[in-house]
Amino acid sequence: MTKGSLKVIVVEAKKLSDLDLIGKSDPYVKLVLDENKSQQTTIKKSDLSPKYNEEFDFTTDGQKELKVEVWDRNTIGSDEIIGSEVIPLNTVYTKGYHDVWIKIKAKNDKRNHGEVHLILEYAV
Ligand SMILES: [Ca+2]
Repeated sequence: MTKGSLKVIVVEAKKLSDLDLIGKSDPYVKLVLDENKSQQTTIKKSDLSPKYNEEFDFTTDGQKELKVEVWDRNTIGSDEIIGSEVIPLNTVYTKGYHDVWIKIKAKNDKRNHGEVHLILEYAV
């Protein structure tokens, strides 16, 4: 497969689960194209409906999906994952544009842990 340019705009998230005892989750979104290609947004303090509007550029060479993870930053202890979901890239590869809300899930737990709005653009 030829190389292409994938732009991912992380627009916002909503209804994120609250993992913090004091205040609310401090979420950031991590985009994982493969084990060598990942990028993340800034951290929004104590916000379960964060607005990011941040753009990320990736070079693709045949990856079939993009993993979207939402993490809670912790100043004491390790960051915790709020949830994740995978976006198949066939739509953006075919149409060049994909505007999507995804529901994130946690391991061993079928409930929603929030929703993330992303816009994907692709050009060869
Ligand atoms: Ca936190």
